[in-house]
Amino acid sequence: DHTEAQAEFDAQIAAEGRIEPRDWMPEAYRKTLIRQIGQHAHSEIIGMQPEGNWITRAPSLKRKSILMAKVQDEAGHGLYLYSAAETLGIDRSTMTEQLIEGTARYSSIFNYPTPTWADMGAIGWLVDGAAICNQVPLCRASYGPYARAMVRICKEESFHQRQGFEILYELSHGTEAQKAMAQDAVNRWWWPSLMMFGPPDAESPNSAQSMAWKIKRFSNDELRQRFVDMTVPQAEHLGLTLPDPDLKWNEERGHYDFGEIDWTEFKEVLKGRGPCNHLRIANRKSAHENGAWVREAASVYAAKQAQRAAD
Ligand code: FAQ
Repeated sequence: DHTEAQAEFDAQIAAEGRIEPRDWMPEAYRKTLIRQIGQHAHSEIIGMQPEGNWITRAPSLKRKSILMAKVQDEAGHGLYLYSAAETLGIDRSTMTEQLIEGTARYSSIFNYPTPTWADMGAIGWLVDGAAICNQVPLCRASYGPYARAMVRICKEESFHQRQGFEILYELSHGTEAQKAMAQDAVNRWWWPSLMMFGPPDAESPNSAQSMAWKIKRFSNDELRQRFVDMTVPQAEHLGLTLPDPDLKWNEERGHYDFGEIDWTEFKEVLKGRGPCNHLRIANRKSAHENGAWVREAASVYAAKQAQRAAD
């Protein structure tokens, strides 16, 4: 009976238990998870493009193999996440359709261009750094398949973040031109990285319910602050600056204060009017169309195997 099932669900959440695919769950909980996990999966897949742009032009064989491995990890993350979403009753092909039709969201961050090699450093250091801050608490999300996928993803993201830091460290201790290239990349990625955490708490329509359901454990602003506090000392260690004149330690709060984020830019990117939105979707669409023969071959092969097993 419905109310009994709801009471059981509420008790699981209250006791820090895990909700599993076969458990009863409120429809709105299911819908929110499909939205968030789907968006997260799409972000990983679209997120392969800005870095994929540099695989053929990496400055050495070593850098190239590291970058290829990182981009492959992102494909893997996308696949675990699509699988986690599928346990909620949606299939991957539907989610892919929504992405290439432009009706599904993916992270705003992947709509910015990567004109220089230093962007590979800035993405690893800042974008993966922000991803870790946001995702470590998701390892404790109430939905089992999502939380478990996050454990492995976070381990890989930590490694990605270190490799980005190391690219920037090398550049900032190189020639004047290399240091300037590193600084320019950091200047361009800093503010978009802060936008990854989502709108301010007062304008975040999903936060209160997602926190009550223990999908989210901290608010958008809390995680953004955590990221700023973690990153400022790392920038000092790199010998690079962050492009915010208002950034300073606040003794009373025990946190860094920082300047106003340009929310107009964020909203524009979400509406599809960021610098690379069209390119990202067009590339994803053509990759999907060019892969049609692989999907077809795989399903014919699977059907043949099943037939043989039945014979
Ligand atoms: N971009 O009410 P809220 C990665 C949307 S890391 C685009 O606050 P919520 C790793 C939001 O969906 C990046 N849309 O929403 C990597 C909602 O849409 P609605 C991916 C955004 O869900 C690194 C509306 O605005 N990480 O890929 C953004 O409670 C390097 C209202 O917002 C995740 O997805 C945004 N930045 O909180 C890969 C983490 N922010 O309702 C390659 C999991 C908000 O209109 C290279 N997701 N929106 O459909 C989350 O933690 C949450 O979904 C938030 C948003 C925190 C992103």
